[in-house]
Amino acid sequence: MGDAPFIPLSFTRHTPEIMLERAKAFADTADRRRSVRTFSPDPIPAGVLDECIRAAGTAPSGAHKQPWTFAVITDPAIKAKVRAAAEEEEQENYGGRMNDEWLDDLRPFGTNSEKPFLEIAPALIVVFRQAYELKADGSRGQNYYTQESVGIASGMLLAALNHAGLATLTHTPSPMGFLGDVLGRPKNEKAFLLIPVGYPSEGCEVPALERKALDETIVRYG
Ligand code: IYR
Repeated sequence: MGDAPFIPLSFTRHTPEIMLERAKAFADTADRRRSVRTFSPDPIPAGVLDECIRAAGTAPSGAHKQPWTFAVITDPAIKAKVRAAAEEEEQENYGGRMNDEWLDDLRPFGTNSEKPFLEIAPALIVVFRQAYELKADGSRGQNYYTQESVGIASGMLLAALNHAGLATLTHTPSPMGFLGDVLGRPKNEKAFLLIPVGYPSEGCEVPALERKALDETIVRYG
């Protein structure tokens, strides 16, 4: 065993019936999640985002370094700055940085360089990845598997927000360096995802997409 103090694990073992019921209920809730690009400006009830971020922060991470920071933006002036900077990058992306195959692949989603949702959604969560630890004296400590750790935390955040009854978009207006600048984040924090959060707009429509069948997703050995 390691040299951290160990404590008894708190773990509930369910019956097989309850396990299947819980697994199905979670999958059904997850299956109702859709990326939304038109939001209502209605505010999010107090405390909900904090609880969802608390869930995200339970993700496993390399050497338990918890290499993430979640910036929650509700200030309209900051949202406007984020939108302006994101649209500048996206104009470059749609105007030539993305090749023809990429633009073709995006056509079903009807996206373009205009991102009004960045101002309309009541909150933006920016997930930052701490590529290394910046100590109080300015020295660096190592973090490990930060892409994996922050990817897992982000997935858990999206699941928690969906479970709480909120809609999200997983947005990557690349390169996302402007987010650290606008938000004044330290150099060790790299923007990983920009997640507008809120309720869908009245009459919100989403593309009629199919999910892969389970048989296309699983290869079974045994
Ligand atoms: N970042 C751009 C383009 C974009 C790229 C992919 I891959 C998407 O799945 C969706 C959009 C944008 O947000 O418009």
